[in-house]
Amino acid sequence: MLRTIDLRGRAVTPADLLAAVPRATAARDEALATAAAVVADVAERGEASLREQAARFDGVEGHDVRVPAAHLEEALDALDPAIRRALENAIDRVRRASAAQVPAPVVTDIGPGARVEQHWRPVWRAGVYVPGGKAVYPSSVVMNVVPAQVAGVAQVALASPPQRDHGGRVHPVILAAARLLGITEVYAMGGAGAIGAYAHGVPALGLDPVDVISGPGNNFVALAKRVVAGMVGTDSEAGATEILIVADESADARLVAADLVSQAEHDEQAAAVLVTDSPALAEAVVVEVEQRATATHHAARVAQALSGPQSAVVLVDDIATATAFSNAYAPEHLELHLRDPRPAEYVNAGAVFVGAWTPVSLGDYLAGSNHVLPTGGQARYASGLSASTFLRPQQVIVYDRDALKAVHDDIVTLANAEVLPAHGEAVTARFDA
Ligand code: HSO
Ligand code: ZN
Repeated sequence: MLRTIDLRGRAVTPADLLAAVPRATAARDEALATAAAVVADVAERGEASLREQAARFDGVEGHDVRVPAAHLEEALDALDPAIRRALENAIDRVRRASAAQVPAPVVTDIGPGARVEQHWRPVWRAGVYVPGGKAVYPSSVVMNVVPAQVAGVAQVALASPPQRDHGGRVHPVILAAARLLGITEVYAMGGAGAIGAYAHGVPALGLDPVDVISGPGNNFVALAKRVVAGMVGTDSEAGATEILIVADESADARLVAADLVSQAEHDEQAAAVLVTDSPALAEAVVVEVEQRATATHHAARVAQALSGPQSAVVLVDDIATATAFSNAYAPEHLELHLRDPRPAEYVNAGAVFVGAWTPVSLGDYLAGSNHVLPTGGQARYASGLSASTFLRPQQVIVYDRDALKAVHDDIVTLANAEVLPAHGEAVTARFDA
């Protein structure tokens, strides 16, 4: 089901490589208009709009859009102890890595009595989104909430679609994970509507507009984030999962195949790509993938993802070409199964997993790294979720009299050059006496 593309023996450009393995494209323009309409409707009609959307998209009516505290308690009480322990382990590891990654303040002495500082300040209010369609991801609760808390965000709200199978409540394991993290502001709302509610606020629910929206989601969620960008901060788009594996003949075909299948299980649109210079490995992986894909729980979904144009085994002449491909493709996840892995050369990847003992599944749950990562090539310029998503650098400037005096003439000169003399006069006024 996984096709092989042989690009050996000719000069290939990154563009050739990208054309060989195109990304799955959704009908973006139409969907963008729909997402914008949904956001506008929530802005106008608030709770009534959210309820209509729940009826239409989730098949749920008469539910509590704002989740009562008692539902969170019940969910945590009912949580399987093994899941609780695993979540607590994940929380601890993600918290430690996220906290260590918070940038330190920087103080620069520009001259005597002249200081420029940079401090990372948290946003006041964050709205995190946790999808609830094809799969339910309590791990994504951890990956969104922990960095926001570590950043020092004062208020963290969580939204996830109401589930028909759970009486219109948010999925109980999501609720339990939220409660475990001390989140009390939770909304049963999904899709583009939830993003609109976060951006515009819903007074009837006591939902104030947030400053930053984060979290993965389907096409509509991603597009709704584009619609509200400019009103609120948003994280990068995390759409259908992608795994790119760069491997040489030293790789274990069984493990490479297992990792390709693991991410294909997320979505029919998921992309699983192996780039290798070893024909023997390529052949072995195709065989292994076939076996695993047919035996796995989500066999139909996996088969569709792996036989789509977005998935392939690509044979190239050498690992340098594979590196160029990876950097052009900018995968969400990159695994290196190489005798001599050089992660520093792969600058365009959401996250890099080095060596046979570091599968993407580890990063999805327990590595301590974050699993909300840019997809669709956005790793060329965007990054995964981290405390930085909820922080922004602020400059604090402190000069004393002599330090200002030292630059007085240059300020006046530049102010006059810009024909803004009052700027210069504001400085001069301090030395008139
Ligand atoms: N691989 C997904 C995250 C995830 N996997 C959640 C399992 N649960 C996107 O990075
Ligand atoms: Zn995953």
